[in-house]
Amino acid sequence: MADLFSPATRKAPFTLPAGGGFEASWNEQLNGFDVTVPGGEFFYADQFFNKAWSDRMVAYLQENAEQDWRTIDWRNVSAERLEHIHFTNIRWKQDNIRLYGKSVPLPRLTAWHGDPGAAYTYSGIKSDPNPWTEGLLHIRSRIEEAVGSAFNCVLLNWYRDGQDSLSWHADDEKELGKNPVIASANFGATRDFQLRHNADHSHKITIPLNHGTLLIMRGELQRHWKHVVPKRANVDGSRFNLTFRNIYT
Ligand SMILES: O=C(O)CCC(=O)C(=O)O
Repeated sequence: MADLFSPATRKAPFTLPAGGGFEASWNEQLNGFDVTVPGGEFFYADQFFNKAWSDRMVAYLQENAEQDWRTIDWRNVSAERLEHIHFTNIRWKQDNIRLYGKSVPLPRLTAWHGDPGAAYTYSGIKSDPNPWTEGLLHIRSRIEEAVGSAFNCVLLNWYRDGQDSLSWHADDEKELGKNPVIASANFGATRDFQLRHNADHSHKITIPLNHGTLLIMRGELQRHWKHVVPKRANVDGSRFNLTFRNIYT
């Protein structure tokens, strides 16, 4: 029988497709899994941030001058009202995108913080960064220390409930460089994050991103794989995702 503490007993909480080129190995130092997939790699640490840190982040991200964040029904806050809420730490906004010639609200709230000049365009939306805040810098330095990469900006996504989502895409904008390292910190409700190989859609991986999970996408992953956060009818609470990136300015 394998020893309880032996690395061999560690099992990733997601299933990799059968066949060659997929492997998850336990990284004792970082308390997570290094995962290799055909044409890419990622790192997954379920509890990278402990509960106290993660709980604090959930509050930090919602604190505002108007009302106790716990009593607000965020799903029913209009875009106009949101604009007038003075958030203490994060500049949340409701963006619109053009879809079939119509302007429609993105199914989530977003914010962009980073170094001056680290402007970013995604889905046709150009975002100039808001300044770093103490909490964001704290999270960034913990990640940078662990993974040995530097990040000059962060895109924040707020999924108010399971109706909010993000469609299939790759983080392959040219300002991110050739093989970007993208660090995704997760707080609040658990949501599924899926990866799908561009050439073979049967190569699909569903990864639970929990309260305190860190996911690092790296190598050629953005070139050969796309990712998505699908809607989930059974998710009630808010989930916050912070993706730290490095933009070549
Ligand atoms: O919410 C997530 O986990 C994914 C975020 C993402 O893919 C993005 O912001 O580009």
